[in-house]
Amino acid sequence: MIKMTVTPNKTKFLEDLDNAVDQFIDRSFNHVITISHNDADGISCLHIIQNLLYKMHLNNDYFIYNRSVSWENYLKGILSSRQTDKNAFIFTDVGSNLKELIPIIKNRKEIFFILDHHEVEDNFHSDEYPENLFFINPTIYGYDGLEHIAGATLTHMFAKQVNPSIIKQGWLTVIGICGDSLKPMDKLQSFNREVYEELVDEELVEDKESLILFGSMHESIKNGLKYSILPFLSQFGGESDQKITSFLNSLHIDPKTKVIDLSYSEIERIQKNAKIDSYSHYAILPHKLGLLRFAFEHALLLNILCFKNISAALSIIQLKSITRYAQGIYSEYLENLSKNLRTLSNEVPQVETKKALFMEVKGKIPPSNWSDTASFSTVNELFDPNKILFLGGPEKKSGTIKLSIRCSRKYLNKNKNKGVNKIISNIKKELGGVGGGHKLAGGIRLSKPSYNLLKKRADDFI
Ligand SMILES: [Mn+2]
Repeated sequence: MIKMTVTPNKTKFLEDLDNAVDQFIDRSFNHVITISHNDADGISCLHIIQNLLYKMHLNNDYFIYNRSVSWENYLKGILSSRQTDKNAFIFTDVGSNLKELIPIIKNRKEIFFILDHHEVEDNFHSDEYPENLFFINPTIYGYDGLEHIAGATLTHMFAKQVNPSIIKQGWLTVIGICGDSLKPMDKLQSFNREVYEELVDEELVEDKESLILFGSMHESIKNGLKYSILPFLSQFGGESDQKITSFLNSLHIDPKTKVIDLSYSEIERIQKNAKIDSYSHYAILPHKLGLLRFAFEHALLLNILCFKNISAALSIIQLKSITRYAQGIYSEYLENLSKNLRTLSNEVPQVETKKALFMEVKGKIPPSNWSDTASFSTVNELFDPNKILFLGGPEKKSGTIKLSIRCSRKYLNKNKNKGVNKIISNIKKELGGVGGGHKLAGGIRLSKPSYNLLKKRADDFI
């Protein structure tokens, strides 16, 4: 269903939020179970809710949902045979699959609060919600879940309205915003911006300006240029130390200077000579140390750990400084990603149609890195942002062709409602295969003959 709302309906959205907050307070629950998503935004949401429940002296448990199994199968292991309306569930950032959830919730006695910022998959009218469901999703009122409101922002608004002192945990919200928005802080919009500005005013986070080399803001300028992933600098990313050092020496800049300690004139020299335009705002978490002080890098670390070791992700958000284990994983990830982006920026597409690009990277990039390489090549616009990227190749273990499919925000703005998930469902209808995704990113596995057809007729599916 296409949403043509030009101005979001703030009043309606805030009414839903107020109502859910009132219900949550008035019902005085005995026990609350939180279920959240396995990424930086989801983990931030979880910790905001846990802080709230702690302040309210409420017994609670939590679970992490990675959206790989159906809700029915997932909840089977969690829903208890003892049901009471004194128990509540809070779902944060786990998607709004009402088609699966409503039939389950309808048959339960517990009270469910869903706080989500993903597009609703099947539209239900609010009279179709069961009485024990409070569904808050700003996208149904015209907000953009990617641009306007992170899961953590929504969760923050809910928690703060229940107990205003939760604002002290606002640094968690900023991690969620950074993890989902992948933007310098001066580019935030709507609720993300409002909440961030309030947190800065309250001195709970610090807003600073510098040359933005996200991924490596905590590093020296030499490593910053080499390992920045946002922006990825094609002339320095993954290059030899020697090349970067001699560039900096020629500008009379000490390569060991920290990115955040560069003077404005040094930044100007770098920008002019490297032809980049990356002076902007970033957020600092004042109570943390080292890498974890940097909100973007902290969020990226959580996103990486969520795939490698979920318990390390859950514990590191509580720590003041990074563990050696996490530091190792982070460095390895950045090294690989910058190397892969460098490889990709030197490649030309195997097939290019009016609307699509095919990058076959088998033997050039390890299959486990395909997905992230595809994402960051799109965010950095290494290829024509008006075309859909299909990146992948043959996968030995499944004997199929595995493809990561990405589109840019620019593409989405021009082609409302025709994101990657739509393209994947068009492909599956005609060519079979397994896969799925959301508007910006998804993946599919196809047989070799289907893949060959797809390359020939890609534009028909887009
Ligand atoms: Mn999210």
